Amino acid sequence: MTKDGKLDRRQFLYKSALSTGMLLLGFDSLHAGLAETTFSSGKFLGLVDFTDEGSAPVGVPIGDELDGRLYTDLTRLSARRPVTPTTEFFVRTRASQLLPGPGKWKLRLDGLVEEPSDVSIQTLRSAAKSMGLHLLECAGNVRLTHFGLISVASWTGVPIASILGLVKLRPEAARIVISGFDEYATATMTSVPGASWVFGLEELKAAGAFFATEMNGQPLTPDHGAPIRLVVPGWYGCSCIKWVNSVSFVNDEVEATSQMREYAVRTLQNGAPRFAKDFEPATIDSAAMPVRVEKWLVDGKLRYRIVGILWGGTQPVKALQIRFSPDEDFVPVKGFQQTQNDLWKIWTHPWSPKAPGVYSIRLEITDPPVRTRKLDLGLYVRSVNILEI
Ligand SMILES: Nc1nc2c(c(=O)[nH]1)N[C@H]1C(S)=C(S)[C@@H](COP(=O)(O)O)O[C@H]1N2
Ligand SMILES: [Mo]
Repeated sequence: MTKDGKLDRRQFLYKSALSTGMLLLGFDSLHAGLAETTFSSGKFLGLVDFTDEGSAPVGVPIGDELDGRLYTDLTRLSARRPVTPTTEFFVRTRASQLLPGPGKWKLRLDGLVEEPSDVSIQTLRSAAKSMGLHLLECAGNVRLTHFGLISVASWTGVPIASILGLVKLRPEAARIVISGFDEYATATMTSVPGASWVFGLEELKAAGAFFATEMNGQPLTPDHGAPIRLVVPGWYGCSCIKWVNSVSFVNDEVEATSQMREYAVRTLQNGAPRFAKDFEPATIDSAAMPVRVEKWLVDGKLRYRIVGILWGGTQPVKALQIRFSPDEDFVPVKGFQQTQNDLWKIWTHPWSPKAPGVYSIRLEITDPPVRTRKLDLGLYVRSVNILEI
């Protein structure tokens, strides 16, 4: 117990685990790492589902090839478990049935270079080193699929700068087109096949981009881009090309690819520019949303607790506010503070709704005055139906 009579973190975890039997069920991680300030005692009764989010299953692969997806189950997040296990990491586009094996794989470097060159997977694997934890989010991460297109992994790979050093560029080389293997056995219902993205050489280096060979300490799985994929930290997943087989140097006048145009709206471009140079870096603005709503019995009263994440941007957020509509005004998220720009910062907020009903939960970042375009558009609002108070 601490001076002011609150249970300390360990006691809290122990107590809440005991009172709910969660340790036995292996669900202890559900509450681990969360601020103990919310409810120092009480009985966890369960989660309240978000409403109007469609019927897509989470945590399991569905469909094949271009229409294949895996939506991450965000209710399982906790500060003690910041990395998404590979089997739970979201998938947008599953591996092609026609994907060649790694043995024959070559990364082709060509275009505006003095001499084209092929790099083998063995060469890349032996140059690979730890690249740290990075978050990926699909620019098409929406409410209808439980916002399950966002995950964090620990990556191993080769910095883009080392690859650039393997060829001598011609003076006109200003941009780089990175493309992946995108031939599929089945016709697609939802996407344009053929993923490639054009980057400015400098913006790619500045972002710390790398070719990943491993995630979470294991070779990439086919669904995540084996044998190599691009990771551009801080950019939307649509630029993180999987199954990379070609790196081509081009001049400044190259047109945007079909993948860039498909994602122009979702990466908040100014229209759908014809030329690659008119695309803004597809970076993720600061954003926040709830990931689960917990129901508790505390001192004989029903209480709710919102658990959420804050991610994106490049600066720590000083002030995060939450609003429960239609009744309530924005209030500060209780005890929120961020000192560094974490991958995804987990926050909690106690809530006692005044009446049963449907509430939409919305977050707002008020300080620092950073760009929060998707948040401001209301794209991360989630709703719950509270049946009893
Ligand atoms: N070759 C190729 N790379 C691709 C895609 C694709 O369809 N083909 N999809 C992109 C999109 S839209 C996203 S969000 C990320 C998702 O990576 P993940 O499936 O490993 O999570 O891969 C990107 N890389
Ligand atoms: Mo995406």
